[in-house]
Amino acid sequence: MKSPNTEPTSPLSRRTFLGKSGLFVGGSLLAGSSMRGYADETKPTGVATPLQNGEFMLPALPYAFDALAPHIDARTMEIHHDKHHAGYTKKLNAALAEQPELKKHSITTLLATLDHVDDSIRTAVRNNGGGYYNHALFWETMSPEGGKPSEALVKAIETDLGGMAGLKESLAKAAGSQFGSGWGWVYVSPEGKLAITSTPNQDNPLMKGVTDVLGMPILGIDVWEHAYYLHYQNRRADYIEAWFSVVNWARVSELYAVAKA
Ligand code: MN3
Repeated sequence: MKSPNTEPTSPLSRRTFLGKSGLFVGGSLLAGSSMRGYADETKPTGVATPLQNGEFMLPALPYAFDALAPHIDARTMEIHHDKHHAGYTKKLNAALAEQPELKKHSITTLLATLDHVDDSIRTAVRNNGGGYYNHALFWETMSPEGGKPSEALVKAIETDLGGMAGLKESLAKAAGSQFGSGWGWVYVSPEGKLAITSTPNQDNPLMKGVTDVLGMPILGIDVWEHAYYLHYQNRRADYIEAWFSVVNWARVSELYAVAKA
């Protein structure tokens, strides 16, 4: 069922709608040069979100469950990936089955244009689509090796965030002070600047109206209790500190390059 305030349906008017809604701010978050529908106008974020037969697939964990120990324990990783992330994936697909025409869109487009989703499934797509995307990014941007940031990323971190020490301090503060469940983010604004924020639930900076400035996430830390409680219990700050030891800066640098392209 269509909601009464649904968007115009032709590709051209969709683009106008998107322009008015601010998604073309700076011309960088979305690339809007074609006559195609809004699906193709969200700039790729570089995060792997595999599709098969029109269904989003749970991305494989790129390392073993115990690879991030002792910083993140194997049991937490297993439950987090195989139960929580699998659950978001399943519920996202179930929601999209209610409005199948949405299935042609990328997950980032769905999240950036939630106002195009029917009222009846919008909250489900927001929560489970957010959970699907956020965790895909989360696994990719951790690794046992850590990795080094690129020269370009180092320079941007120095210019925009006061260096790596400034990034860590700001991100730890944002993630640590997020009330209840949520995420801390490093993301790239439409002007190409690095920014740090936190969001509740499974929201992220791709979603309109969540953060002061929209943007493309390049690093996120999950601060839901399911991400750390088995090992750290209530010590969220200790988890955040330990998590910095497993950030895959090489992958973050690649996502930064995609966001800047
Ligand atoms: Mn989680």
